[in-house]
Amino acid sequence: MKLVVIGFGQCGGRIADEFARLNARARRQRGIEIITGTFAINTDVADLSGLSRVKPDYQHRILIGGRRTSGHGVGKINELGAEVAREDADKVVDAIRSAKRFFETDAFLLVAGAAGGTGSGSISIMAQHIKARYGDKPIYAVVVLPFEHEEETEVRTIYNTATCLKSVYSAADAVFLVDNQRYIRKDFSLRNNLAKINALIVEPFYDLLCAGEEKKAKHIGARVLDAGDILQTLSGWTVIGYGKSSLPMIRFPLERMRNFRKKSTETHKGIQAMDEAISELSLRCDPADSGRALYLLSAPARDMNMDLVRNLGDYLKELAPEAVIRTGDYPRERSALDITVVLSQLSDVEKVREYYNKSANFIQEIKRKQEEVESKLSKIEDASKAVPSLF
Ligand SMILES: Nc1nc2c(ncn2[C@@H]2O[C@H](COP(=O)(O)OP(=O)(O)OP(=O)(O)O)[C@@H](O)[C@H]2O)c(=O)[nH]1
Ligand SMILES: [Mg+2]
Repeated sequence: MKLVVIGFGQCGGRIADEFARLNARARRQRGIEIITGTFAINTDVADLSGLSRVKPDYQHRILIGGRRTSGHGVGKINELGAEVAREDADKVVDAIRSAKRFFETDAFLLVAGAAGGTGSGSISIMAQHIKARYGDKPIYAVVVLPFEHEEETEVRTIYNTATCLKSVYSAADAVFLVDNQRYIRKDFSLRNNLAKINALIVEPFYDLLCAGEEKKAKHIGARVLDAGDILQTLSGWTVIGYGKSSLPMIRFPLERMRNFRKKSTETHKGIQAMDEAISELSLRCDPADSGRALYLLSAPARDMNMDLVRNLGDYLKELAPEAVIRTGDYPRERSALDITVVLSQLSDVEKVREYYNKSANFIQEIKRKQEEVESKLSKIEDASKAVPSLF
């Protein structure tokens, strides 16, 4: 599957940069292309120049809102981010077409951090404009949710996140939810290592995008997971995860694991990798809420057999009984067994609901404060009535 990737704001730009790196890796290691163009959109000149893989010209690193913000960002006000995106939408929409092999693109992937100003405000507006111009290609969004410490220290964080989520959900065909906090669960030092987190965020897309683009017979599976399968799966709230069998056994969910005890080593490894993929999903959710899902098994050809594929399918079906499940196998040379899982069309996402609920309180709080200020102002105005004015 081939994507045009567009990053908005600093977070979006850096993750788009990471996707460009993924494409370079696909080209180098596998001789294939998975990204037809990478773009970064920002109101901040300094952030744009900090990128490394996105082409360093004004057609690929696009400054928006230049007149209003003088290239210094929108300071977390996502309404302003939305406004400048509306004003400069044509600039972005026109530039996208300059992607080298635009006609081969299967879908757009738009990326932004939900809690800031520029990315949070502009991603949904741009999704709308891109859809209006290139209606035949689906639009997917990757929305990065803030760290807990950001939610505690800045009220705008919740409000921006909620408004971004609501708007992008209605503009995009599917929204990948990525929770920054998940990546520091095991390694807190990562909190200060955004580059490492960004690499972890894009990693699960590697095999997923490559599988359908392979040209060499030895890498083409018995059941190829191609762009069509991915397009059919992605819809609404979506999460993605990735697991490797070489990692230590994860204790999740143990009861189900017991049923598989007697199965072959491959199946055992496969289940272990799938457990990891599911416990490492980009956002915590209940797989039972998904309406569509897919998994891709990537392993040396000799380790893959129909039993393994079937057992993995049965296993995922147990976890996500309501989901229509698509699958594929991807023969690779490496000795590891990897599994990529996508759960889509989620009917409930607790974290999103929480943002909506919390921001509703925030709106009331803002309204109350505003009323308080207005009533104080009217008191002082009343008191000034008897005082003559100099005008
Ligand atoms: N994973 C990841 N998250 C990031 C990165 N940079 C920022 N974030 C997250 O994204 C949120 C938005 O921050 P930015 O992307 O810097 O904001 P912006 O879109 O540039 O908006 P303004 O600077 O306010 O105009 C932050 O609150 C962080 O949670 C990054 O490189 N990687
Ligand atoms: Mg910024």
